[in-house]
Amino acid sequence: MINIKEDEKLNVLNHSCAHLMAQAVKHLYPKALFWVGPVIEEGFYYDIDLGDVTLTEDDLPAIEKEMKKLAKDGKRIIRKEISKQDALTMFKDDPYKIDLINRMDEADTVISCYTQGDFTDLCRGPHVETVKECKNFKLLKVSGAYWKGDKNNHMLQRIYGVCFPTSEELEAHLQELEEQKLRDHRKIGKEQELFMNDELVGSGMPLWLPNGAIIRKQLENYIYEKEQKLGYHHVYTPCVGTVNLYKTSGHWDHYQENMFPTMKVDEEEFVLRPMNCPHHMLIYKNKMHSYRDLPIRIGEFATDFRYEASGAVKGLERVRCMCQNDAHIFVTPEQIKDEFKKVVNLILDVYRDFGIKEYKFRLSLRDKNDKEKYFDDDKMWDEAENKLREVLNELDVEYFEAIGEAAFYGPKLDVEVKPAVGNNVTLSTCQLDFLLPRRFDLSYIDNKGEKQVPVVLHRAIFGTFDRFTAFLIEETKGIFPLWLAPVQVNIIPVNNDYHLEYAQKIYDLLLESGIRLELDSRNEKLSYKMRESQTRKIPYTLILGDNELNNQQISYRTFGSKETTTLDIKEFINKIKSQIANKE
Ligand code: TSB
Ligand code: ZN
Repeated sequence: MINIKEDEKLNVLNHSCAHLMAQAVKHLYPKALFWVGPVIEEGFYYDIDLGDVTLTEDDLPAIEKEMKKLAKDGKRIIRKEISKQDALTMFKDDPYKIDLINRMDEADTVISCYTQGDFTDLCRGPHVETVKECKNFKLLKVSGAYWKGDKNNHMLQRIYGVCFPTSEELEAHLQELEEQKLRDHRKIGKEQELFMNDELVGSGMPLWLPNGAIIRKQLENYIYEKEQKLGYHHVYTPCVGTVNLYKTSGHWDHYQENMFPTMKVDEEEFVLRPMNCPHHMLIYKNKMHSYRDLPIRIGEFATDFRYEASGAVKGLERVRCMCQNDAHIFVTPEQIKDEFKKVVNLILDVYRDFGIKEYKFRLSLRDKNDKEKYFDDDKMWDEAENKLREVLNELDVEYFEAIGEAAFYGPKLDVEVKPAVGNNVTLSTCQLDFLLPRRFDLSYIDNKGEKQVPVVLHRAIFGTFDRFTAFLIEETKGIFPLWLAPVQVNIIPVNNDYHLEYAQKIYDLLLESGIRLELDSRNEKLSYKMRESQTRKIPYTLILGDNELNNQQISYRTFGSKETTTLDIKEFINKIKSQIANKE
């Protein structure tokens, strides 16, 4: 999908189209006031104050109609430079523009405005020459947006759109957007009964249905087996902790806005945990350790609760109750690099297994000015950040750096992916932490018999099972590989009167072999049942009729194929079992 913001020509065109939209909105809603209208990856938006009016998608066609009219009329877009003082006078009745002008540097003595017909907007530009060029556009959606992104401020209306030089390009783009929507994990999740939500449970608290639970269980087994072989030890710990636990760790001071509020039980105050590190620190501390014991790798499939804004919550991708594929690895300073490389290699290995090719490594660093989020120890931070850079360079993996994305306790290497709909998200993460081991007073005895503080790597390969499953649904478009498919085989007797008994026998044999399957004995037409088996994306559909019964064989079709293959039942069982074992 094209990144409009990064394409210079499209960037300008979309920005001009945002102005065109604002002009149309002003014609239809004369009291409208405009905040900012930037170009984004997906096109453009404009944040608009419409007083008491709340727009819905139904209002967009009228705005589009007015835009078309204005584009046809084809006014020139004229730039004019004015002084800050003139700008303040010109926009004196518009508090939003005054706010913007006042925020401009004193050095910005010249301010530019752009005028098209009866509409003038404060803007740096550049723009296209006439509004005629903006005729191939589409308004995509409307949503509420807090002024300046601050939830304490009032709500503005944000209208999104996109514009292309030709109608063909626009059509192709809209088609691609439609296809993306079909991949949306929320849509497939509903169709295939993978998960559900109910407001009685709460927003961002999905319920995993049996089909989704099968996929999750397979993912758990898969990563557990890998971690076993790499020397991880799994534990179980409670999903609450006392406030004091999180005061000790620093979450209370640096992470509270992401946490659920406290609850009082007897005289103690508890919180639902947002992370599992503190629990694992205590497990480490339960025993004395020698340098010979390290690295110690403590893993857990651990449930966490985080406050996410209700507008940000999304299917399984962004939830308030999640399960991390978490581990904390305790190492000596000398072991940091080696262990970090092992984690990165595990990430790469898993991505290979799942055929994930489109991802980016992001080195998430602290924002030196944000003293509230990040503990104030420049030496410790610099050391941690440089260590990560060294590892990445030695591994020769491509990455980009992002300031202000680090955890409060240390820098991270995150893996970013693009969902079908919406902004990029982080899947895997590996984080370096010199802080928490100190706060929990952890130690090991080094080879000279002296007490030392270990370093901790926090890592989650899948990230959370929730987000990874969301991503997997979109990657596969709901066509899961055999080993993950909730139903692997669907058996259809050609005629219930003659073939049901044989079908039941095959069903029992496969069930005994550990295959997940169904027997469709409904009194429906064969063609209907076969079509349904395809729409449900079941990997193998067995069709059992006279030939199969007489020869004690089975015939199958694989998903998406019209070809029928006939095999002896033993042969089929071996084939399917080996495919599952090899995760083909
Ligand atoms: C890796 N303490 C570390 C842990 O040891 C930690 O919690 N890191 S985290 O904050 O980055 O979270 C781990 C992963 O959880 C992220 O990489 C991301 O993939 C996933 N995640 C974070 N927030 C959500 C959410 N709201 N919904 C679903 N998954 C999430
Ligand atoms: Zn952690």
